[in-house]
Amino acid sequence: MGFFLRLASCLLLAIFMALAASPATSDAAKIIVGGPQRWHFGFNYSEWACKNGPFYINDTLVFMYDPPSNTTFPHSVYMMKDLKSYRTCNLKKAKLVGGVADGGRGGLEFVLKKRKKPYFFACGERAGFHCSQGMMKFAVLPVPRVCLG
Ligand SMILES: [Cu+2]
Repeated sequence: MGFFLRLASCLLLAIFMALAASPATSDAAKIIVGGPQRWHFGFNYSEWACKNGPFYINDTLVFMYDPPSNTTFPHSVYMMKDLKSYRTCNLKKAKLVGGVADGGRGGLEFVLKKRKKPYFFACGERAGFHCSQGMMKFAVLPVPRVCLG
């Protein structure tokens, strides 16, 4: 094999490997939480997540809910600290992801990153009542997108 041919095939291999190693951001999806139901009281979001998952690393979750008004109940998005606080809907150590006014227009976007433990999402309104009685909670452990030719 000539030197230039070898160099060319080497370059091609390098390009191929670089492409294969780069994160497939073009494959990343935007998922509206709850689908057409959006983010509201009384819909089973953990069942929705189980039926619509798995979700992949770099996918974006979009939480859509109306800002507070006379005709709608306010909602929010919190990240629970661990499985126990998720199970019990205890918001004491939860982290605010989106406030009551953040779900309007295009919605509140959250990019799923690589993680060792699941994300535990919940609505934080009425001191956990929306979480416990309104079923506004679900867990997600994003998985890698593996697409090999
Ligand atoms: Cu709520």
